[in-house]
Amino acid sequence: KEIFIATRNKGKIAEFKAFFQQKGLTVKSLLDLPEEIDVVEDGNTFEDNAMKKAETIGKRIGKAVLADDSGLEVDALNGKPGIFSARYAGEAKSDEANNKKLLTELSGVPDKDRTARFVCALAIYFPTGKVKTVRGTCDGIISQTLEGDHGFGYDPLFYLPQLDKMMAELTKEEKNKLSHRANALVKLADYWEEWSKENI
Ligand code: ITT
Repeated sequence: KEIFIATRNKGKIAEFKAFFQQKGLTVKSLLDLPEEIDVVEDGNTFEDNAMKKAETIGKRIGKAVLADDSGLEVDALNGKPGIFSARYAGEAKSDEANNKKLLTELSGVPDKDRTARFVCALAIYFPTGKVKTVRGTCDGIISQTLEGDHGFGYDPLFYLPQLDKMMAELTKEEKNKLSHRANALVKLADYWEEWSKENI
């Protein structure tokens, strides 16, 4: 059995693969399609954008589809970069440039004021037209320096006080126990059975 995820983000794909492998599901993504399908991500919330991705791709391929819209909300920046996390430093979408910009924006801000959270909205689209969204979050603190080489995106700057580790120091398996994405996936538990029935 297969699960199709409407993403081109290799970091997300690796985490979804680790999660669904345990359920015996094979993960396919936009990287496995021969054609490029454009999704206009012009929503105002993570949920809106996740739904747009799931619906656009689901209608095109005629299958149940899962989509992830996620990002980082930094309190000292009034919730920025938020839904613009992927292109914080510009359309080129480089993790390095985004991390550098975040450090610059937060320069001079003391540790106690560097609180932040990762947010993940997941949308499931079923060919019946039904769409369901859920949200997972994960709290942390933006560090002053980059550390760790696992994960992707802002993980090398995201400090987890309860573990005394950076998100980028965790293995996929460790991250999948506590991340915003993991917390959202757990909330979709009721839907995997329905998914399996539709994708025999
Ligand atoms: P798709 O739309 O193809 O899924 P994308 O990278 O454009 O890929 P988003 O619009 O949802 O996806 O942006 C997510 C960005 O938020 C991502 O590029 C990272 O910068 C950040 N992000 C999300 N989840 C993260 C995580 O687990 N660790 C670190 N950064 C994360």
